[in-house]
Amino acid sequence: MAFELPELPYSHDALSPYMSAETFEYHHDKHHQAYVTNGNKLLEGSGLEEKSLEDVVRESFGSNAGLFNNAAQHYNHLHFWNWMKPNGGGNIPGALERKIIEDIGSVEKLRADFINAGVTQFGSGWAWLALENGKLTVTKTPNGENPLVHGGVPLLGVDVWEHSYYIDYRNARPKYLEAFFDEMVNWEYVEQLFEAAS
Ligand code: MN3
Repeated sequence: MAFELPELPYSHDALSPYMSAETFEYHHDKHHQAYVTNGNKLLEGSGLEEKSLEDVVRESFGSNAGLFNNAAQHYNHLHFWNWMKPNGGGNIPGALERKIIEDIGSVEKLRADFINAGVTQFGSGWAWLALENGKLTVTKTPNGENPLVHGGVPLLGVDVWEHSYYIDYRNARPKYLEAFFDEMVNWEYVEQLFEAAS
């Protein structure tokens, strides 16, 4: 089915000062729009027109690079806007927190691993918390790639393309990642995805 740019679930300035209105004007209104526009052009005639977005991502991986890049980035950004909220960060809902402690050790360890994954992703890409074979795992991927194409379900992802942080943090990617985890994460949305995947 054709891709569509969603409205942001909050106003463009709702995450300021951690993520500015100017960043959203470029990142959501222009970059995400471009993935939608280009993805729709490449979807036509691909044979995947009737598939769900998740299946387009999985099935174009490794076989149709242009479509994959745009469809995967559309998927990633659809969730990315919801992985953040005003006054985010903080307490993690109970069942998810217990699972984090069981599989990763502690919330502090998750924070350190997640930030480290983002810092060490060389060039553009994403850092992830994913559910893979029933277990939580922290990973990183280049460009538009995501855990869906590696047999996992993305539960939380952070965009480390420069367009996501350069206006607000310049080259300080670690500061952006700390602010993301501490001030912006919408843990209720992560919990929803965790429940759906469990
Ligand atoms: Mn982006």
